[in-house]
Amino acid sequence: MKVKWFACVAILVCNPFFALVALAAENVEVVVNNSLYAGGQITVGLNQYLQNIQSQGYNPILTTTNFTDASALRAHLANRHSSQGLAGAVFIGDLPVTNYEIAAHGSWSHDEFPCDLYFQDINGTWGDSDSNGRYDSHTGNVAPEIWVGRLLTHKLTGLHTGRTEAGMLNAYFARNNAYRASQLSISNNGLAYVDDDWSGYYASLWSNDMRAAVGGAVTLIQNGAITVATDYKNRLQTEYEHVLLCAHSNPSSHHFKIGPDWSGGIVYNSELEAVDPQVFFYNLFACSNADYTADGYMAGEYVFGTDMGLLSVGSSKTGSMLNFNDYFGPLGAGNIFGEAWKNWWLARAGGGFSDYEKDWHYGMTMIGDPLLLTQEFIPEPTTLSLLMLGLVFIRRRKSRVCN
Ligand SMILES: [Ca+2]
Ligand SMILES: [Ca+2]
Ligand SMILES: [Ca+2]
Repeated sequence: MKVKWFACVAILVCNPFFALVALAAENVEVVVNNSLYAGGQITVGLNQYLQNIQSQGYNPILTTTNFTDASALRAHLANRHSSQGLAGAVFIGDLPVTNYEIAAHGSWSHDEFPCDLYFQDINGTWGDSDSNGRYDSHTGNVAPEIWVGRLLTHKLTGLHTGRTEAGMLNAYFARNNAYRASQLSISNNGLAYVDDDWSGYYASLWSNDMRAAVGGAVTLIQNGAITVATDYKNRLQTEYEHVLLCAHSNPSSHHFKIGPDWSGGIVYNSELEAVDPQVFFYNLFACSNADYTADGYMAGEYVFGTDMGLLSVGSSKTGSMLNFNDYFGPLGAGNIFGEAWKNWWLARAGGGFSDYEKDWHYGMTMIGDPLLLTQEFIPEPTTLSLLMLGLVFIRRRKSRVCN
């Protein structure tokens, strides 16, 4: 399946017209919190979302089981994967969380954090040596078999007076539907906003990696008194398909430096709605910003608390993504975000995860719909009917140089 997809894209890269490839529909598990589903308040939006997944050429499987814990949910995914095949899962609402812990070592403090890799690696061995309810070892086949993304809004309602978990999800479903129908579009440029500690070499490297996914231009802003809170907020009001933010952070705020001083100001989660970012996708090199167990978690606020947000990736712990090319590259080749995400994980998992990789990456989390494509690859409406028949018919909206 994946080979065919890449083959299709490879044809397209060198062919300005189109390709036609027959594909079998892959399963996507859409897991919805039992109470949230039973309440009926997201029924319309959820059904539209399931319809859109099907139109995209996947087979959505709705699951509303009241899972007792994370291991039950993981076992369910593992069973689906082994019995019927499974590309990935979308977790909607308040669903089980698994925590992983890493003891203090070197410059790293003791860390306990939600670990969604647990649900992506469904045949590895997760151990809890001291039986304290937090996994502390991961062995065997540690590579992920599937991708997972979360649509989680119940931790965000405190930032939005009068809004509910269901209401915020419904707004997201409506925005998601409009985006998929090309009724919501913005400039396809990118912004790499890199604060002082990663300016220079890393800023150049990472912004270049980002160019693979961005059809337009990537603007790199870095260093000193240029990268400060007020400037970041102002720039979010310019249309960018992708933003890569590199800034010291916690679950609820970003803290900007000027040289060695913490004098660049703070951007709080509570400000984002008023800032009104004109941005679809975020890569948050911003420690703990995706800790979805924290009230007002900012990676979620970008996606569900603004009028344009569609997806963010970030970490639930100290650390972030590195090797951004393994993520942005597949996006730029027309893969869905979930497949780009899984590709990045597989590249890290090669040879097993080193302590360095665990420190940096074990908190990596996808917030939003993993089935989305970048604007460049949204199929034409006529294509959707072919996708429903198991045929992929992709036309790139614009050609790129093939060399
Ligand atoms: Ca433990
Ligand atoms: Ca595995
Ligand atoms: Ca700065």
